[in-house]
This record gives sequence, structure tokens and C-alpha cells, in this order.
Amino acid sequence: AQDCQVANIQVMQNFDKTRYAGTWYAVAKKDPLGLFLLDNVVANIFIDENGYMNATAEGRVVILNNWEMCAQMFGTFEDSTDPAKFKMRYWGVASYLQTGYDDHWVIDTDYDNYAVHYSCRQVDDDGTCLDSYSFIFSRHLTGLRAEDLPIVQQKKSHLCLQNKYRRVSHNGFCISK
Ligand code: AZE
Repeated sequence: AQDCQVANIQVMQNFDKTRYAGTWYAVAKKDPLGLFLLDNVVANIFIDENGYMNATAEGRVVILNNWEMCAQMFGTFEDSTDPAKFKMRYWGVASYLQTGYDDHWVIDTDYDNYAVHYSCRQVDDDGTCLDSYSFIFSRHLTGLRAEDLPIVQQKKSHLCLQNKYRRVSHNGFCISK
């Protein structure tokens, strides 16, 4: 679906959250409006004893005008009728960080190397997305494998977000904090 209708976005077929679990390094991101994770973004997905998906995430942020820090976040996921579409409730370990309730859609993944995530925060009257964010994740801190690049490129264009992504750098900022 390249008509840019949020309702027509193809998500991962037969999504298996057990295989999605584990560590994902953000290699690229498309930002939403407002405050957001800047770089050094790492997500850790796990399945709890009730079978629900949970996550921790961290990333560099700048808050309160000029305070640079590593945001440590938690997320809990609500299942929906589509196994690849979740609602994510999230909050910061520190109370001054952001809280929210966002879509978390898995657009595509091979579970072992790459994952394409998408979240639309506000659907416009015409059915397109007014405010979205998206992460391209890799299992490898070194980035995506060459063979995964064309697949990811195609998914970016399906999301109508080609050329909207920026590289996410990893320089160890959140490791020492
Ligand atoms: C995500 C996937 C793993 C769980 C979580 C994620 C998103 C986190 C944010 C955090 C924003 C924090 C800010 C702090 C000042 C998608 C990486 C929780 C959107 C802006």
C-alpha cells in the first residue's frame, strides 16, 4: 500500500513476539513532533510470565532546555487483533522523563538482523499520518547488513517516509551512565 493511508499499511505477517525478543540497536529513526530520543537508542524486548511483550529502552535526550542525559524507559505492550500491531504504554525510570501511549507496529523483521518499526501518533482527516515516528533496528551494533538495505529501503517507502530518516549514532554515551 503506497497510498499513505495508515489503515492500509502492511505489517509483518505471522509476527512472532518470542523471536522479536532481545536486544535491538536503532540504526536510523524518523522523529515525531516534540521531544524525542536523539541517539544511542537501544531497546530490549522481553516476554513476561503472562506472555505479554515488555521492553526497556535507553537513549540520549536533552530535556529542560539544556540538560543532556541518558533516558531509561520502560514499556508494556497491549496485544491487538493483529499480532504485529501493539499499543505501547511507556514511562521513564525518572519521573521527569516522558510518558505516553503509542502504537507500536512491526512492519517487517527477519528477527535475526533487522526490524522496521512504525508508530503513528495522529491520523489526519484524509487518513494519512500527521505525526509519526519510526525506528530501523539492527541486532548488530555495527548496523545493517548490505543484503538487508534494499528490504529496509522498500519498507521506508511503503511507510511514505523515504528520505525522512536520520542515522542514529552509538558512541557509548549511555553505557557509562
Ligand atoms: C521504543 C521501543 C522499546 C520501548 C520504548 C520505546 C520508545 C521510547 C520513547 C521514549 C521517549 C523518551 C523521551 C524522554 C525525554 C519505541 C524505542 C519505550 C519514545 C522523549
